[in-house]
Amino acid sequence: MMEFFPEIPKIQFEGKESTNPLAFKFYDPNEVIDGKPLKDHLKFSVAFWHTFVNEGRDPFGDPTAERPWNRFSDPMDKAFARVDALFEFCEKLNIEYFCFHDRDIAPEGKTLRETNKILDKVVERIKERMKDSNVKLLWGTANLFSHPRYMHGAATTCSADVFAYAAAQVKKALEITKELGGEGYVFWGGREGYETLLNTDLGLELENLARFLRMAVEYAKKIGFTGQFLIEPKPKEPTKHQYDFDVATAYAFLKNHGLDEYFKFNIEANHATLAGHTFQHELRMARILGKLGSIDANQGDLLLGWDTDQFPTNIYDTTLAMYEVIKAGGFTKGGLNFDAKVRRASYKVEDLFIGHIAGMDTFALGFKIAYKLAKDGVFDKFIEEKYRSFKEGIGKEIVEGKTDFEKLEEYIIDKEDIELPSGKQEYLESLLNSYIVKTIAELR
Ligand code: XUL
Ligand code: CO
Repeated sequence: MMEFFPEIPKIQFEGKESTNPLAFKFYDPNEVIDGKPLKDHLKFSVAFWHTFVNEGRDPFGDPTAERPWNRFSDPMDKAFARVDALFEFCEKLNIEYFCFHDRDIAPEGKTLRETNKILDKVVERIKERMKDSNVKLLWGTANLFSHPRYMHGAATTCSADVFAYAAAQVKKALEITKELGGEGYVFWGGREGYETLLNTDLGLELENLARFLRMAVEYAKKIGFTGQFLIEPKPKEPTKHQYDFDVATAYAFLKNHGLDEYFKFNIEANHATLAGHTFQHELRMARILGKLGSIDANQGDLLLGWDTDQFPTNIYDTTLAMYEVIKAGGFTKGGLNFDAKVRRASYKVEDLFIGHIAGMDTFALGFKIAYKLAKDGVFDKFIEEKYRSFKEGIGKEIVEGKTDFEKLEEYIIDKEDIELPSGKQEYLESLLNSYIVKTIAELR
C-alpha cells in the first residue's frame, strides 16, 4: 500500500511538557476515565471534505495546499488515493471515525445513474479498507448545495425536477451510509432558505422541506437503516436566511410536522455563533429537549460574520461543550467531527495533522475539566439552591399545576417582602477558572 504521509510518524501522547508539534500534549486515547477510555468519550472524526478535498481556495485566490493525492490526474485515481490517504491519516492520529458527503468521495458522471455507479466503486474501496482497520463511519450526507442545479435550493427549490433529483440523491446517500455502517445521517440545509422574500413562496418551501424529510424517514425504515437522523442548524451562509436557523427554530419545525421523534441535532460551534448564540446555548437547548446527537467541532471568529470553520483551540468553549455532552449522558450514535479546515496559509501536509492534534488536545482538556465540574456538581448545586422556592409551598404548587392566577394573587397580595438569592455570576466564572487551573496542574 502506498504511503501518503511518509514524513509523519504515528502520533503519540507525550504529555503537557512536550514541545513536539506532532505529539498529543493532553490527549491520551487510552487513559481511562469513569471506566471508559478517553477515545470512546470523545469519538473524534475527520471531515472528508475539509481535509481531503478542500485545498485552500477562497473567493479571492486559488488553491494553496500541497496535497499528496494531487500527483494523480485521473479523477478516479485521485478519488481512490484520497480514500487510502484517509485511512493512513486516521491510523496515524488514532482517529476512529470519519464523515463525508457523497460528492466528496467520488466525481459526478453525466447522469445520476452514471454518478451512482462511480460512487459505488469508491464505496467498495472504503469497505475494503474498513476490513483491516478500526476506522468507522460516524455519519454520511448528501451534497445538495454545490452543483448549479441547486441554486434555488434542493428540498425547497422552485423546480420539481430538482426536488426529484435531490430526493434520489439522498436515497442513494442513505443506501451507502447504511452499507458502510454509518452511525448517523446528517441533513444540513445548505441552500434550504432564501435570498429575498420578493421571489419566495415561503409556505410551499417549508411544506416541501417537511415532505422531503418525511420521505427520507420512510425510506430509511424501508431499507432498515437504523442510524440516527440529525439536523444541523445554521442561520445563514450560503443563503441570507436558512430555514434550520438554530435548534429552537428547527425543533419547532419538526414538531409542527410531526417529525420530531425521528431527529436529533448535530450542533456546530461556528453555526451557533453565527446565529448569535454561544456554542453552549445550542448544546443546552438540544440537551434539555433530549435531542443532543452529535457535534461538528470547530470554532468561528467572533469578529467575522461568516463560517470560518477553524480548528477548536479555545479551552473555555470545549469545557462548556463537553459539560453539556456529559450532562446529556455522553455520545451514543454521535461524536466530535472536526468540521474544520486549516487556514489557507497553513498549506503544508503536516498542518493537517497539527490542526487535528490541536483540536483533539483542546477537547481532551475540555472533557477533563468538564468531568470534574460535573462530578463535583459545581453548577448543579448552585442552580438547585437558586430555584429552591419551587420545591415547596406555593412554588411546588406552581410546578405541579395546582394553582391559578386568582390563588396566586391571594397568596401574594399582602406580602411585604420578597427575598431573592444572588445570581453570583462572577463567583461561578472564577470557580470555572479554578477548575481549569486545577485540572491543568494535575495533568501528566
Ligand atoms: C457547512 C457545514 C456542512 C455540514 C455537512 O457549514 O457545516 O459541511 O456539516 O453538510
Ligand atoms: Co458542519
